[in-house]
Amino acid sequence: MERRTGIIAALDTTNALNIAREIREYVDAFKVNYPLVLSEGISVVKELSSYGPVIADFKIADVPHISAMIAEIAFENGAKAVITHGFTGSDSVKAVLDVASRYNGEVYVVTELSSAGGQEFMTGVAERIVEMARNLGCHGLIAPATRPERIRKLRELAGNMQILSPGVGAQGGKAAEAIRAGADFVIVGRSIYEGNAVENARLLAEQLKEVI
Ligand code: FNU
Repeated sequence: MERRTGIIAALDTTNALNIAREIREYVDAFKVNYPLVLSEGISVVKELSSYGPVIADFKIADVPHISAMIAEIAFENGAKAVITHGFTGSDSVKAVLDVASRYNGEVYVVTELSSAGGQEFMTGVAERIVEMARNLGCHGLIAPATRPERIRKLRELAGNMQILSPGVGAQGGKAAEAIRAGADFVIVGRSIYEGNAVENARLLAEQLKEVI
């Protein structure tokens, strides 16, 4: 992913298209998740692509042939990247990567969720997930802005992979702190789209100029 502002807007709102059009100058990409796609349909990915690269956050976590089918649908509808889980093991992640390579697309692997529950099971295997993602040639990782010390640790193992970091703002994480800990991008949803999205995105971009 090419970095200009370091911000990826998570558009978990039915007003996604309008907001994307208004904030595109302040963000590097848009992230869509199930709430939007299940309510608006997969065509929203293509529609959003006219305003910038779209990351399909389908947290793919299935047996390899189904994981591949999900990735195929995302890429054939214009996604630039997909987010997959890593705990499924290397066969499923590899299946997703194989599909991505046919579309010149990118694959980002979840290490541990940014929520408190992410620590119950996932923190314990996150380092191994990073190692697997790196060995397979994945493009990047998702690591929690709510725990910058974990970003720092996972960054050490990540090699050239980029780190995308959710959990900023509404979940308690701080954007600049996540970047300083080693994230390349922050993923921000509610703290942008709730209230004045343009102003929120502009202020965040301004704030991140110092650390990018
Ligand atoms: P906001 N997201 C997350 N934590 O929050 N993909 C993770 O560990 C992860 C994610 C997504 O809190 C979440 O699904 F792997 O309003 C949502 O779309 O800023 C966004 O990041 C966070 O939304």
